[in-house]
Amino acid sequence: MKQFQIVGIGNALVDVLSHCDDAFLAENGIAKGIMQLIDMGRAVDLYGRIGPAQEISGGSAANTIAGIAQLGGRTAYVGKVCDDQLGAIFAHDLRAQGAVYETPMAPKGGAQETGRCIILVSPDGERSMNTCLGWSEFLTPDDIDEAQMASTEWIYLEGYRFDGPESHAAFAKAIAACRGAGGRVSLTLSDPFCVERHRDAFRRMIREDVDLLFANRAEILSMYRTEDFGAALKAAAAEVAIVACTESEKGAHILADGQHWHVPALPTQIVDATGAGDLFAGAFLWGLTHGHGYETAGRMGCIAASEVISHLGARPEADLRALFRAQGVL
Ligand code: GMP
Repeated sequence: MKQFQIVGIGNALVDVLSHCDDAFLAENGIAKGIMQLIDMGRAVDLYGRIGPAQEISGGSAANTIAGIAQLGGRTAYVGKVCDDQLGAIFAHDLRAQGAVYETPMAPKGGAQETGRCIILVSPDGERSMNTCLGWSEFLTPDDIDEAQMASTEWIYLEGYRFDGPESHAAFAKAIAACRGAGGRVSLTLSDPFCVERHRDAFRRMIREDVDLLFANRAEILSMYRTEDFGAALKAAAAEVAIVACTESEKGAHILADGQHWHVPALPTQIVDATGAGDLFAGAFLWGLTHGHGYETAGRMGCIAASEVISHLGARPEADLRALFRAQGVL
């Protein structure tokens, strides 16, 4: 038995969550529903304009790993923070949830701080993200522990982490160590504009190394440069053993073993869409690594996603296993 079931690698961020109306987004040049990268100057300026905010640990893959840990999975996370107040909050929340988190903190006092993501939640629950990567951008191959990567059944790679000078080398090291020990590789495309920035690198990785691809509708359409969703799903399934593609209120599609399952979303009063895809991925991976079939894992993904969008913040608050039992999938 391997020490870990899933090890995730991504941008370690603390979310700064605030509500605003769509006029505020327009006035401040913020594109609704996507992730934009900003520098520290813009982060300080924007923070001065938003209303009262709440700081909650985030980071896409970290949210996924937090979900897996809450479910009782054996899991670890790799991502870089600074030895500052936000860094301490991030590390505490992940470890307190039961995940192993050992990435060395960067020293305080340099030009960078712990990364943060100013998330503006619109009245309809959609989230618009403004990310200042801070230290998370500077994850290097030295931060990847090959022994840890060899000790996991799956690695989970965050597409957002393709932004950054040494991130591709860090991913390559993690993939080689994981696969060399018989482990499998999952990747999330993260964001349609992230796909635009890194399409060729994503495509190479998908073809050569990825066993399980997570995406949402917009991301997979961008990846395969088509407006035809069915065609994009087929194209992905021709390259990857397992495709898990979410479609907001329409649920999710799982393609594997030549089959295609459609799993419905749960009817949910959406408060804050942040983390829906992250928790879908976490519950799906937890399901697969605990012997459940693809369709059941997909249903678990949708249940976990519906929990996280029912409140502010991208980490689960309710007991996910209890929700699975209540929905008859556990
Ligand atoms: O986006 C990932 C997952 O979150 C989807 O597969 C759904 O399970 C869930 N989800 C996302 N957006 C919505 C929404 O607007 N309504 C509902 N009911 N579920 C959603």
